Amino acid sequence: IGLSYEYEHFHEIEEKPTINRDESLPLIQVIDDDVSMLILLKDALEEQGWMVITNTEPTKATKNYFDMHPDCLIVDINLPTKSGFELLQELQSHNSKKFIPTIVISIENNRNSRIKAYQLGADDFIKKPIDIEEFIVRVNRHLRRKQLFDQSVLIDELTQVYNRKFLEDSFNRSTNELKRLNTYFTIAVLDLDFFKKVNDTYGHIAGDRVLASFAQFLNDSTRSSDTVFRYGGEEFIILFPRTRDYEAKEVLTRLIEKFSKIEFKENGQSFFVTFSAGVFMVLDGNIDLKSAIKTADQALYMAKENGRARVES
Ligand code: GH3
Ligand code: MG
Ligand code: MG
Ligand code: MG
Repeated sequence: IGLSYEYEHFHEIEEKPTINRDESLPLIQVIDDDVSMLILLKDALEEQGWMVITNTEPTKATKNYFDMHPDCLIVDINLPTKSGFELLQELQSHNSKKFIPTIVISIENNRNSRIKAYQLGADDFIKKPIDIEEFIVRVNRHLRRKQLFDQSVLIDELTQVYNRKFLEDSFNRSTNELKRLNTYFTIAVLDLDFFKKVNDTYGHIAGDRVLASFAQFLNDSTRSSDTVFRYGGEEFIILFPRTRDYEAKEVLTRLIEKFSKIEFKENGQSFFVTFSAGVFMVLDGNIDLKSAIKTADQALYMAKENGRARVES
């Protein structure tokens, strides 16, 4: 009776795999043809506050995997219609650029299965019967690594601000918001003045240090809703949400003033660095990042022409 109840109960889960995803919670996908095992793991994982999707069947599992982008995949190797190994291979081959920690669970705890699982991209191998406490701890470690990975691919290593990849995402989110809410934002392009000279005079390492300080300075001196990105070598971009161009210009004028007073020291010599900026207010949600940057870049060019250490729109 218990089992048939579980089966009925389980069908509800299986029929509605498209749960409302809360992006702040990790999503874990569990694939196992053993329904009582699925329920056991689902309950244990949900108890941690994580979201769980479950599948008994490989085709549906594959679809859910690509639709939902789970943060961790748990897959049983012994599945009825397709071997878990085949499934693993299929999921990995379509997903070579993404990192989704994959845990294989199996009653076959022999050397060959383990080697094969790891060769096919598994990150962990847990034998059945499963020790739930150990299982949760291991899943937790995988989720942590995934979180660090996801963050690191969006952050520039030298300056520790967001990189160009994240700029794409942020810009698209901003224009989408603009279309929905009839609002506006300002994009600013910043470029250090005579930076070649800094490198030539004090060396590339000193130049790198200036870049890192500059990025941190920008991060620390803007509002938390403003986002700083390293766009290229010594060029940075700031997105100012719900900010008009003249407001962004005021902010940047203050920043230029403040930054110009920061003293850098290298081998007993001290020097100062300035930057210039161009801003462009985005009012049309259909503009793409490239065109927005191009317009802001033209303003930056004016700022350079007009003597540097200034901002233009
Ligand atoms: P301008 O005022 O016209 O911007 O003059 P500039 O010398 O800054 O000219 P430009 O912006 O064209 O040159 C950027 C220089 O920044 C070129 C390159 O040597 C240096 N640079 C780019 N990326 C890095 C980096 O990661 N580290 C260091 N140290 N230097 C970099
Ligand atoms: Mg099985
Ligand atoms: Mg430049
Ligand atoms: Mg420059």
